[in-house]
Amino acid sequence: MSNSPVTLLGLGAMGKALATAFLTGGHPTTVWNRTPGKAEPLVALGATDAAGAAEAVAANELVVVCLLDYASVRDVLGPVAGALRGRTLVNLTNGTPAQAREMAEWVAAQGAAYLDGGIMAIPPGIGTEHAFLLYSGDQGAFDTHRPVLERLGRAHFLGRDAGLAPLFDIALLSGMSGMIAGALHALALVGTENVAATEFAPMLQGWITAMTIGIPLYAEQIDSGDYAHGVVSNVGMQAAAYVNLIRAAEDQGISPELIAPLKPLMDRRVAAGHAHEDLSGLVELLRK
Ligand code: FVH
Repeated sequence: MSNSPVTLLGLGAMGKALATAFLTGGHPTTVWNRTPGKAEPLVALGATDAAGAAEAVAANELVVVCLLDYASVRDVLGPVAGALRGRTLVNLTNGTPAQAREMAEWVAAQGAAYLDGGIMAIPPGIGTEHAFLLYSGDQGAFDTHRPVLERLGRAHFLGRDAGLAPLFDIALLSGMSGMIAGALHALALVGTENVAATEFAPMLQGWITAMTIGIPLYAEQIDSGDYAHGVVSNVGMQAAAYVNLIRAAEDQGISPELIAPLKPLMDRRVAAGHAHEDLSGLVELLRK
C-alpha cells in the first residue's frame, strides 16, 4: 500500500498538483486529461499518460477524479462506466451534497466503491501541512486507500453518507466567501481616501483573525437556541451601527452591495423583539 498505484482523471491546476503529490510520494500514477498535452510535465516525473479515459480507469483499482464540476465528471465517466466495475472512485470535484449522493448511487450501480471528497487547499498547498481533505462514502474504501490519500493532505473521514464531505466543504467555502466579501469591501473603503490596500491589509487581517474568537460562542447559541446566552454585542446595537457601515460606503462613493444583505436580516430580528440577543439568531431567519 505504501506505493500503491493510482489513476488521476483531470489535469487542471488542481489535478496537476494532486498528480505531483502522488508521484513524489512514490505512487505509480496514470493520468488522463480531455485536452492533450497537459500530462507532459507529469510524464517527466514518471507518470503514465493514458491514451483515453477508459484506459486510465482500467489501469488501476484506485481512480481519483478532479474536474471542473459534476457535469464534466458525468461527461468523462458516462461513456466508460463499464470500466468502473470493481474499482474505487474518489471524486474530488466541487459539488453539492445532492450531487454527491446522486453520484454515489450511480457509481454503486456500476459495481464500484465511491468516496466523495472536498479539497480544503489551493494547488500549491497540496501535499503540504497546510492541506486537508474531507471524505465521505464507503468507509472500507477510505480505510484501504487512506495512505495514498494522505499524500495529498490530512484526510478526514466524515461518515458513510457521500453528501457529508461536500456539505462540510461548501460550509467552509461559504464562511470563507463572507470573509472575502467583507475584506474586499473594507479595502475598497479605505481606498476612497487614498490609503493603499497593502498598507491597511495587516490591520484588517489581524482584526478578522481576532474576531473569529466569536465563532465557538455563536455555535453554542445556535445549538442551544438560546441566543441571549453570553451575549456581549447585541443585535439591536449592531443593527444601529450597521446603518453607518452602509451610509459610510455611500458617502465615500462605493457600493455597499457586498455587505448590504445583512442589514435587512438584522432589522427583521430586531423588529421581532430579539434586539437583546446575539447576531447568531439570524440563522433563525435563514431556515426555511
Ligand atoms: N484550484 C483551486 O484553488 C480549487 C481548490 C479547491 C478545489 N477546487 C476544485 O477542484 C476542481 C478542479 O479545479 P481546477 O483548479 O483543477 O480547475 P481547472 O484548472 O479549471 O481545470 C478543470 C479541469 O476539468 C476539465 N474539464 C472541464 N470540463 C470538462 C468536460 N466537460 N469534460 C472533461 N474534462 C473537463 C478540464 O479539462 P481541459 O479543459 O484541460 O480539457 C481540466 O482538466 C474543481 O471542482 C474546483 O472547484 C479547486
